[in-house]
Amino acid sequence: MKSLSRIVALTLMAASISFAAAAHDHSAMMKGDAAAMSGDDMMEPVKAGDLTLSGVFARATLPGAKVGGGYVTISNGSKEADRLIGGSSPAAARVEVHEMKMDGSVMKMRLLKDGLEIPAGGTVELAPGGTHLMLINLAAPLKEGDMVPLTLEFAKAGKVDLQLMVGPANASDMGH
Ligand SMILES: [Cu+2]
Repeated sequence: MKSLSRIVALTLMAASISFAAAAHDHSAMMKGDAAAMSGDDMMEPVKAGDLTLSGVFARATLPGAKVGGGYVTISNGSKEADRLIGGSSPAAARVEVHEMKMDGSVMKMRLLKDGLEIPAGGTVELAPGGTHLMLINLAAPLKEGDMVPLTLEFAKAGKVDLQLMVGPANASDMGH
């Protein structure tokens, strides 16, 4: 699995430029998003009950950065909604679910205290410029090519173990 991940990682680096073309239209803050990855083909999707998690990645952080962003696409094959209520990682003191909201003309991020609903039969994408996982008080910078263990917790599906693949940093990455 480890060597497979490496191969996938290398392939992804080569493919990240073309992914960027399909990336979302981000706010001005997120410009220079050539390093963004859109999530497909990064690792085998992980199934947990009725949920399928795919496209799990983080961005490399600059030296001294205390926070990092994590991204994942979650599909719910159930007839009932589930809810992402939190997460944890040995790489950070806490993992929070954040959303982006316009405050006047400024995009700000905000903790989703009640978690994030994954609608019945729906797919929710946590992506740069939008809802994301925030790794807070990083133990060490996230380095491109690293795999970072991450556990997400859902109200119904319970705990799901993932590996965040660390992709390139973005010079205009978000900060708190
Ligand atoms: Cu955040």
